Amino acid sequence: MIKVITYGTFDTLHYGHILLLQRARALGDHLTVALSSDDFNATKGKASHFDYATRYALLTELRCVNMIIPEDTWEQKRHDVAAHSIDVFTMGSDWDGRFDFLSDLCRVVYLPRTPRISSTAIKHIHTTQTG
Ligand code: C2G
Repeated sequence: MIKVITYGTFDTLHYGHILLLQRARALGDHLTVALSSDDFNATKGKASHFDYATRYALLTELRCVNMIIPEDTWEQKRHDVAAHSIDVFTMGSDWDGRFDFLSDLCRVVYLPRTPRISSTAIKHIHTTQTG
């Protein structure tokens, strides 16, 4: 069984995220999502609109997601790849090259980011429309 992992906040889950997750899952037979915790988001400087529990609940509705683990630090990726016997690490292309250091442990794949959709844009529209 080819195991795939990807990381992210997945706030205001949108089709860019879903396309990424579908393509990540298609790289193998099992997809683990390491979901950024609310505390980790604070260190990323991007407070999410929805909290971890809500973002988790939405991801569990996706057939392409088989497992969700918390992402609490930048440094946990090597441990996660080893602990979960990961074969493929993947991220959107906005992270191109940033995780090549994992290539001694697993295959590293960057998938094309979906243009013209982002959580930031969605939150901006929400804010301007609801005040
Ligand atoms: N993504 C995408 N297309 C978009 C928006 C996002 O393909 N229009 C991808 C990103 O490239 C990323 C994933 O969806 O691979 C999740 O995006 P975010 O929730 O914004 O996650 P990010 O802030 O990039 O956190 O340790 C890595 C970090 O946790 C990644």
